Amino acid sequence: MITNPNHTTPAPATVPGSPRVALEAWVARVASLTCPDAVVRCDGSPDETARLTQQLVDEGKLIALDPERRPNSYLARSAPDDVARVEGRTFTCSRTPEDAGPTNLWRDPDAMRAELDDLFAGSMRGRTMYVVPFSMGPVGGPISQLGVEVTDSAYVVLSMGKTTRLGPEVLRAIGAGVPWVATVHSVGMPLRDAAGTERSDVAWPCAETRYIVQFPETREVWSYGSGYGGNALLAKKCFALRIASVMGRDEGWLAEHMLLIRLTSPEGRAFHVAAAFPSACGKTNLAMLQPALPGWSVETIGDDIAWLRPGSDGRLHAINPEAGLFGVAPGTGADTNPVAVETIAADTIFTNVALTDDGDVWWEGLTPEPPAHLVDWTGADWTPASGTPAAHPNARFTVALDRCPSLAADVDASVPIDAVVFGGRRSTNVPLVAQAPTWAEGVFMGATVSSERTAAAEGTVGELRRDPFAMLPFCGYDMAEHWSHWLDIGEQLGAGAPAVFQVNWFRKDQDGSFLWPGFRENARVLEWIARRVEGAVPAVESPVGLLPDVADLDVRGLAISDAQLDALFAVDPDSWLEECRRTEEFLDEFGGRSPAVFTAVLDERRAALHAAA
Ligand code: GTP
Ligand code: SPV
Ligand code: MN
Repeated sequence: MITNPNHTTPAPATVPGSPRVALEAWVARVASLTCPDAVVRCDGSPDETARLTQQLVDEGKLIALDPERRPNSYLARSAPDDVARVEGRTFTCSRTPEDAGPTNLWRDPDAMRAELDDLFAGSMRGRTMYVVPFSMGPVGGPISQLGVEVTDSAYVVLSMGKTTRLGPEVLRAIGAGVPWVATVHSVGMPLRDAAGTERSDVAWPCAETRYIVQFPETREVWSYGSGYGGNALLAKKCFALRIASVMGRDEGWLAEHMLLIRLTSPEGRAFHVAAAFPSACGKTNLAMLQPALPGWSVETIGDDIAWLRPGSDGRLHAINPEAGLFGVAPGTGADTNPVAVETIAADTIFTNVALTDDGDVWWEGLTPEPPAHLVDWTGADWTPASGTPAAHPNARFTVALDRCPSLAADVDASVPIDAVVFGGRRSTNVPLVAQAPTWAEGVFMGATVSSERTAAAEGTVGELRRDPFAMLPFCGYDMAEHWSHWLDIGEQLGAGAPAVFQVNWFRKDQDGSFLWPGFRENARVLEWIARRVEGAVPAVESPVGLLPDVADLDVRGLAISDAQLDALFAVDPDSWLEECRRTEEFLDEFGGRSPAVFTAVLDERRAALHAAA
């Protein structure tokens, strides 16, 4: 075993000295633990970006795409087993297991630090350690936070440059004493061992053992062994959700897995919507929606994460803490999401998509017909007869948000939320849209979301699982406490609280076809939501929430039959009673910490379902 006198670095807050000295001391201690050959400080400048990009191309870690077809864009191919988040290797190391709750993997923080010491000791030998100070939200903004990621991956530095705010102003803010979250990432593949034996690098370095570790109390993240986005871009899920959700609990705000949009009606009224859908369930698509309804428009604010804070005006204000997109490529095409297609026309890093013979990219759904020949995401020759997907189902694009043509001009400002929407992938039961009659029922809706698994994390695709608030993999503390926190925030907001809705674009008919066309047609559902917010349309009571009067849902021009519409809103008492039974089982997992009001909501639901049966 390697014994290192520099025990895993303490939380930066405990390092004495001025803020800049404390940062330097922390960096020095990470370096003395991980033993990189060089330490490079990054600020995201165009020169630095160009230099790192060229270096990655020279090392064979990025493939430059044809500059005519896809200017300033690159393809990365990951190791075949490093393609998604690893929930089974993601640990919450709060002092007590109770604080992590039953949905997180808990490890004792001291025991974990000892394990990390061994893993990170010398883990950067032969590599460069990059120090990346970043801001989530505009530097100095009222809802913003700072962080520093130390990483031995230049791919991570480039990706962070697109998805967060890097720059000298971050260091200035740190110097001025603004607190920051410390995050450390290593691909876990040193190029030299302690004895000096060298090994050659590979196109996508990673390790067999992976650890994605959150220390909520000391606001730290340590990630080892993976280069994949959610595991390695530590500003994103690790900080902006897992750590930030704990900060939000402690400080009275919310960090959520939500897109943010501004919807404007033909009369010019703006509605701000925050919507939580599980991974790969349509956030990026809804965030870039081009409404099929004349006169309506959508501006993109965020596609994955929202930080929400009650304002002095009694409303819930939100920002997108990110500055870029790390979006799902498959299924993104000119017919489903033309705004995304335009966004990624240049200046984009693609990971695990297929390469065309003329130096461009392709994935399932980009065009109706695949090219006759491709190099697939594994680097192998591919033809339509291959029988395998050319792009990995969780292939992604990384691009700065300022390339998005529908981006809101005032994206740096916070917006007051009018509607909160929860959704999931459900082929049965859950109606196209329903409104929660009260805030408590809305929180219950969010808490009881279940969804069919997607390729965004390891596991069996299609399997139904609970994903409360779409935060199952991302809540840094006990999920039941998260629900109580939402109830408290609602109480604080009172009449200023947003309306709450549930949507489901994925309900299927008996033949397994989607009942709802989805994508830009989802604007029809947003219209109903907006009309409900302004009190312009009535709703029909049902055991599972307030449903549209079908006459109020604009389906003009849609090839949808009355029978299909009925099926989209059908509430089958028997299957819903079974759903209630499973919900009760799920809530019981929280051992009495699930909010008491949920029992009342569930009882009411059951009574209404029995009455309807
Ligand atoms: P993460 O980035 O993993 O958090 O995912 P996301 O929620 O942003 O998912 P995204 O919008 O990228 O969608 C993922 C998949 O869902 C894509 O393959 C889309 O084509 C598909 N999808 C999105 N919206 C719809 C819809 O309205 N209907 C149907 N049927 N599929 C959709
Ligand atoms: C998700 O899985 O929800 C994503 C991609 O948005 S990742 O950043 O990898 O978590
Ligand atoms: Mn996500």
